[in-house]
Amino acid sequence: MDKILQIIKQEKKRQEETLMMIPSENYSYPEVRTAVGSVLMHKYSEGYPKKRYYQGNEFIDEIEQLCRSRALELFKLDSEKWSVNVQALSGTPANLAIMNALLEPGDKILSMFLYDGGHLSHGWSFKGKNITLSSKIWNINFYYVDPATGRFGYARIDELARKVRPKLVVSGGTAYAPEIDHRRLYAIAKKVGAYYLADVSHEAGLIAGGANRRPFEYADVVMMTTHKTLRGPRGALIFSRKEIADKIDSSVFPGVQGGPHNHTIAGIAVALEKAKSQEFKNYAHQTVANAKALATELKWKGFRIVSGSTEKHLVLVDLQSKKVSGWFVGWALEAAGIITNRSTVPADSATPYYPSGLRLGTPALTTRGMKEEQMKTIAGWIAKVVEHIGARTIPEDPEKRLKELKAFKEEVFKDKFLLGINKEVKALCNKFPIDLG
Ligand code: DSN
Repeated sequence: MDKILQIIKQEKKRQEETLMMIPSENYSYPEVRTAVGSVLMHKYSEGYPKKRYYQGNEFIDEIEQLCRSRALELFKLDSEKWSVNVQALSGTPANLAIMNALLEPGDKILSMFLYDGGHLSHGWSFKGKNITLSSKIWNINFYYVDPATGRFGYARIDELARKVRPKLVVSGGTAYAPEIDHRRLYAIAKKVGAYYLADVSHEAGLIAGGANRRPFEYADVVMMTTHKTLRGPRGALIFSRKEIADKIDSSVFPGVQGGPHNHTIAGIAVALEKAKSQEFKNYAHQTVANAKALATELKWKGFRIVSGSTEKHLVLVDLQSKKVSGWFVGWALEAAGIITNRSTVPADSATPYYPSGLRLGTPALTTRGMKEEQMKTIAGWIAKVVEHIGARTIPEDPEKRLKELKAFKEEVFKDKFLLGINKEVKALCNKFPIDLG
């Protein structure tokens, strides 16, 4: 067997036997994996249905059209007013294509600050250096949460927008647990003549299932990735109002991308059909209920939850009061079989690689069928792990840091206490099996 196939088997076992708690991850359906691993990957189809630059696209056209109509149907959008592009390879290229469609180089964007839950693709500069392509092309300005509440004050964003006068206002991100008020942001954007882009990559499945508010009534463009709460393959959908749809399409292809990944588009179409079911609606509501239960239990156990709680699928834990970096907690939890991701928190004095927070999510646990009772058990394990490793800071001196962190990583995977929890985690996973083929 090819070494790669052996590694895939190991990865499958890892996914089966650990708790997938990164909020942007999920298990897709077997039928999605069949579509993504199909012969569709052999086909080139630059262009759009009925307007391709290659021959032999009869079935590819049918799949792309079906994917588009399923997307509009799922989100109850009138095809006379809305269009959807299903070709973007993922969230970052989708956002780039949207910005490229609506803006001229140098135009101003107003987006959510990364440490406050925003996303790299909405623009990011660090220590005076423009890191992302969006920051190199456009003039990025940020809005921030109120540090006392961890929530956005929309009056302040309004004031900022009037000062900056952006051409595009962007919302959405990776670590903001309250729901976003799209109505307010749309009004703020319109007052200064800007477009409003709602990036609902994280909440897509929650919106589809009716567990989070819809952005469509209040946005010019809605972008979502398809592999998070929506449970499809990695990909993205760009919904736009009809007036700007041609600009978006020509910005995706040929503006930013070449041939679409037809196997992915087919996988997305499968997931969209599944998301129309009552079962999926229940899933979306249970995902939020689980996140709320997790946040409540962690609070009981003495953790500070950023924004106070959650209204979505994710919980952001501020570890500053525990005097331990998210880096240590992330590795210790991994040794215990709990896979999370460290994250910055608002007004973090630490760096994104060694941040002060921990980001937890319930989409994949809910796919396994877990409920509030299991969230309580898991919160208990997290608290025990944090207590077990105790207060720890990242050494300033690079040499000392390298040595200490390397030693810590080796120690945790031999630590009897953590391995004991790992055993309990495996038992829980066995009680809630997941079909990975
Ligand atoms: N990197 C994804 C996340 O983890 O939220 C978003 O692109």
